Amino acid sequence: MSRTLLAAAAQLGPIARDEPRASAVARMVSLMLEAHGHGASFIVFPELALTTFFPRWHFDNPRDVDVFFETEMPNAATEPLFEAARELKMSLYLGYAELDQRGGETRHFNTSILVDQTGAIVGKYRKIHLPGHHNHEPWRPFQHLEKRYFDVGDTGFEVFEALGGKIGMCLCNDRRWPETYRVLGLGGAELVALGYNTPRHYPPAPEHDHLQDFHNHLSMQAGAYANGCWVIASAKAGVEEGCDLIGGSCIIAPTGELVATAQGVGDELVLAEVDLDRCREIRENIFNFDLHRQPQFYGPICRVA
Ligand code: ING
Repeated sequence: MSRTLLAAAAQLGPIARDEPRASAVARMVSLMLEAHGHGASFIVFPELALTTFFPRWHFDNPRDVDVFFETEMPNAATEPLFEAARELKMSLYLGYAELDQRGGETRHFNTSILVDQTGAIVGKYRKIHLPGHHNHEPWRPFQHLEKRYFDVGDTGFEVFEALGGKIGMCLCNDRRWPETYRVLGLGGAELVALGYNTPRHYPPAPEHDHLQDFHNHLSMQAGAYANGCWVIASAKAGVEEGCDLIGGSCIIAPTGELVATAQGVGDELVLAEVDLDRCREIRENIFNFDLHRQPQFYGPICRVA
């Protein structure tokens, strides 16, 4: 039986700092309804899709950002997404800021979840590659304080049984690191879902600003090809609180080909038919890990620098 599904990358335009979660959720439910009209059964939303990208600001007391975090999931504000998943029989990937208080300690994660067509959370990932810096750097036109506000994720790169296949997740900066895809690939991932918030201007190297769109797709196309997996990537895009975020949401085949890309920088669906069996074209041939990998030489990759 063919394991083909119609998938959607649901790009979001800017979310204002004072935009209520209910507003962002309503926009996402609207995209789910539109995707359902096309026959989609899986939709991928961006990283931190419930609020504005708050790491762009410095808060003296790091705990002043807790207002941007969710203490439980689902919750009243996000329940409409879970209801839509059930009613439309549509699985979803959602990025959000997670405040975890179990075990007596409080931890903060940049998190994504995989929700199935019954509205159950069947997978969770906590961002491992946190970019940016810890302290206020006034020389920057805007901050990138993910290292200040988030703990390094503790889930590892897991693969989940869903959508009739093996699904992996990552978040934003993770997509630039080949290790992300290889660990997921070794876990058998046939599809990697990810969301991102990527400013066009990169203060430490402004000479690369014009390369942001190229680097965005380069990283993901390489990861898809070298591991024979589909990549579905969804941006928070547009000028959000004065910060220009790239779009480029896309669906990438295991061959590394861009099969669909966003055209604008607002709320936009990117749709494509995803045949999970196509992973075999790569995984049984050019990147047949069992036949061709030589891990006895790869030790330095895991060496702590
Ligand atoms: N954002 C950016 C990303 O990795 C960044 C950080 C921007 C890195 C521009 C390099 C260049 O896409 C997040 N949220 O990781």
